[in-house]
Amino acid sequence: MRIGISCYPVYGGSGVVATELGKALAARGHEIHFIAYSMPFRLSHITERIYFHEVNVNTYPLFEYPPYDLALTSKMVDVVKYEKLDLLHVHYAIPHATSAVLARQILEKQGIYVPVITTLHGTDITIVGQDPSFNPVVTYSINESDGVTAVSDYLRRETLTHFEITRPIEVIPNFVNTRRFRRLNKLHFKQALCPQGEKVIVHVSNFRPVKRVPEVVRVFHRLRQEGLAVKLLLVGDGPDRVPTEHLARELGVYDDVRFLGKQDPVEEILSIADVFLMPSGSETFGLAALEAMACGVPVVASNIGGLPELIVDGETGFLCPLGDLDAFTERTRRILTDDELWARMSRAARRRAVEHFDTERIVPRYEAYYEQVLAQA
Ligand code: GMT
Repeated sequence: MRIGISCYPVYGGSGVVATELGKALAARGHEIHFIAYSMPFRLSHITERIYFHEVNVNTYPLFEYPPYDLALTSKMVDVVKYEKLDLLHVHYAIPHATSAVLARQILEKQGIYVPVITTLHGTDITIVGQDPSFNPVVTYSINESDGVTAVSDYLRRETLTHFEITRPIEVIPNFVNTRRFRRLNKLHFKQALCPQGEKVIVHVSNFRPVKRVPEVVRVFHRLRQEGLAVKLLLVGDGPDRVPTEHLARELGVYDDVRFLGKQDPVEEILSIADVFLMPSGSETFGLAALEAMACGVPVVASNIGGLPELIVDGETGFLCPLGDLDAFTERTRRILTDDELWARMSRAARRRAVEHFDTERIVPRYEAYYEQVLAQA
């Protein structure tokens, strides 16, 4: 198949899923055309079956807000027509599904029909979409898509609750390449960072307020106060980075917190982690937690959103009530101080990632869904 993929190319789960999906589909023989305003994060190199089409938005004095959605639509029309695409798979309802539906309508007038498949990832539904000003556009874009998928059953239910959806939503979860994401031997890295044999807590996110990164620092501080020898690695960057740095200084733990910024080889960092913390206020799936699990890292996370579909409480990590720092601290301490529990959870986390969420299991489900939508179009 010749497939067009549009996503947010920035550091974040939906872009990662879209990019890894495109790479896996190309490896399975499909021709993939990424359409975005910049090269997607994690699309480090183009191969013979992967193409990238950049969307350029011209600015004119007339435009106070440059119309990216329309530039994207025009680019989609061009790419579908000249690259003879079989379908457009867009990630995020706004603006990608909206632009794709408009592109499809334009192409229909030229005698070309390109089905549009929309994957819902989260913030478009759980936060942005519920802003009344966006609701009609999100609803229309979902209902007008030829196929719709959601990354968890939780997100499917949320979508049906908050929007008047008239078409079925297929649940296809996030996935991870468990050959790349596995526990690597990074002992030298761990020894350099933890010369006294300290345990390592890791958090990876885009530091948006919804990730509640300051809570990671607060839990870390509590563990330090209890006398635990532990270090904290924070991977990623975003709006809460500076407030989190301030908090770490205020609590007197800054010297044992490393802010590593946006990292691509995140599996190397996860390979020295003992616990992954995810105290998010909203999470439709939790791809970062899945990547940690694939590296054998037990995850302590909020018991919200799609996280219970990924994390088995007491087996692959722990689920805690949202914002309950006592619970987060106690569960994290338990894992860090009981080697037998850690080893059991580490194995179970890896096994769950391999058996349920490996690329080789999930990507064929997208292919089957594409076939189904194409047959109906
Ligand atoms: O979590 C983020 O801030 C990034 C966000 C995105 O839209 O890129 O991630 C969402 O999609 C991921 C991939 O499907 C999910 O694994 C994340 O749980 C989801 N984030 C939220 O729901 C907050």
